[in-house]
Amino acid sequence: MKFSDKTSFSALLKRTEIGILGGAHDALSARLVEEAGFDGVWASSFGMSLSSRCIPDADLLTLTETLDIVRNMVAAVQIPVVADCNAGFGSAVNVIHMTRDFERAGASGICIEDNCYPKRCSLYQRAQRELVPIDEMAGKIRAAVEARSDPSLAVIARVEALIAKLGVDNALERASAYVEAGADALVVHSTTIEILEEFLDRWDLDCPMIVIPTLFDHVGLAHLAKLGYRIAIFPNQAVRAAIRAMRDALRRIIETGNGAAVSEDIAPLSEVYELVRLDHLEEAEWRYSPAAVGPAGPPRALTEESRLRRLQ
Ligand code: SPV
Ligand code: MG
Repeated sequence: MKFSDKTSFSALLKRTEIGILGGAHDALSARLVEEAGFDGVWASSFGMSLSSRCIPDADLLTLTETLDIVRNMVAAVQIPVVADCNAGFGSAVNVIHMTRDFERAGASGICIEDNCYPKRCSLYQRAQRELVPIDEMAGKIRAAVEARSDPSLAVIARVEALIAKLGVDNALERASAYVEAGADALVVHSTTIEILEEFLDRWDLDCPMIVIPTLFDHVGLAHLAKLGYRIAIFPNQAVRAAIRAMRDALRRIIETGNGAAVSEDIAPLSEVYELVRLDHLEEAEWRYSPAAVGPAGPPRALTEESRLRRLQ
């Protein structure tokens, strides 16, 4: 499959049924998101900060670090990858450059929020919340829209007014200004579904809406779809599952002094080989440097058909 054959995030926004993005923090988790059947990958700033440097989600990861991770995710999957770009890595001028960078990295969408740079994760309860003025954020959205060379790179504007407790009026004003500035989709982030329902009751512009139901995870997809959401993002469940699983396995090894204590509960090596497509490597070795293969001979995956192709 060529890169151009990949479904774009913009195409997902046009579908009638609600789409789901799974949060990922690296190429492995992105591949697991794809394998599980999600429609796209959310390259989560929370997850990337956590897994790559074990630091808080507070704009501490650099643009270069984030781009490297996103590039690896894009290479690992065929589904669209949406890059969580926090506050755009600075001013509208930074946004111009980061938009081009993420587009070159193969992202299918970029999400920019109206937090001040450096931002604090929306889930952190003690954070002092100040948003950039509406005009400044609208300028960032315009900058992104005009900087992209492929119009199918989705520019998502994220409104933090409800997280910052500025009220529904402020959220509506911000959301309208960002749509006016050219946003292809909107996230209005919130800690409760009730205030989002109030927002949606009064929202009358035609722009695909995206929801991140982390703190109201009892609300299911059917209800979110009924409210009109086009995309739901499950941003950090995979990395949190990994923490629990790794902690548990490591603890049991320490307690027993024996790897067999966990062998029934961890992925067998065959699963790892499958994830990294070891058969592709073996086939390539057999095809291009058979002398290096040794007595193992041709790989099992090398079918009669591909053997014939090789001889042609
Ligand atoms: C992320 O996953 O980094 C997000 C979602 O931006 S949240 O953590 O809810 O802000
Ligand atoms: Mg984030």
